[in-house]
Amino acid sequence: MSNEDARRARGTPVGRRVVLGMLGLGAAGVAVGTSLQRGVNSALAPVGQLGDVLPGAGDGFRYYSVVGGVPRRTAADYKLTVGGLVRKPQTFTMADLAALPQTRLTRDFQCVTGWRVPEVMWAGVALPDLLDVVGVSGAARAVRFTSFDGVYTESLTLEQARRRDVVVASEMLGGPVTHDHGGPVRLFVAPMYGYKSLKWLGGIELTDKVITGYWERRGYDVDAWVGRSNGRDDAPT
Ligand SMILES: Nc1nc2c(c(=O)[nH]1)N[C@H]1C(S)=C(S)[C@@H](COP(=O)(O)O)O[C@H]1N2
Ligand SMILES: [Mo]
Repeated sequence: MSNEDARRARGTPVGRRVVLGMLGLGAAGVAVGTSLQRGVNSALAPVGQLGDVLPGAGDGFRYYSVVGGVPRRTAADYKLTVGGLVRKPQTFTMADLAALPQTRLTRDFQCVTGWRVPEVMWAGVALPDLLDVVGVSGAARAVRFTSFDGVYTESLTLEQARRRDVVVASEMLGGPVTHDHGGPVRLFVAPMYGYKSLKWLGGIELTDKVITGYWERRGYDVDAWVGRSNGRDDAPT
């Protein structure tokens, strides 16, 4: 594990440089961060709120991406492919998703590094409802999620995926999911740490076993229950 990964695993709040590093910007990102920081300092804003001047800011979330650039998909050209061990593989447009029963829920969003956004509104298709449409085959035991960022992946057991608080979300914070937050459609796994809530959802595949995801191959728990995983006894504040 790198120092950065180790820090994340311990749940110590990360500094701006670490977050910028996660943006994949490397030295250029740090340089931008430094100049942003100077501007914010001169405006007498608290340094701790520097994140608010970065994309997707102002809503309490920090923008995370493991790649430098993610292709933009509009609601008009978005497609979600659902396949693998299902009876009826299907590709869903936004209109297809909107025609399915919609689930709304309000839950805290908790990153394993320690930041939390309280009472976020989410809406979309509950994953069990989507699974019912394609029909899960008897041999399926798990679900794999892929992102159209081309790199990030996640997983759930089939039992976890059938929870009603796991949502294929087209709305968050009272509007469409923005590009920076993983729109047009992202996953929201309410009972687990933020890294399970894959952004820029492109594919859902039913598999015969759990295929571990991006951060899970880097030491994070596959079962990422908030307060009961990654070495924590209590949900961080
Ligand atoms: N595709 C993709 N999804 C992702 C991530 C990512 O880097 N890439 N980061 C995860 C982590 S660690 C968190 S905390 C949340 C952050 O969501 P946000 O960028 O909307 O704040 O997205 C999760 N989903
Ligand atoms: Mo996270």
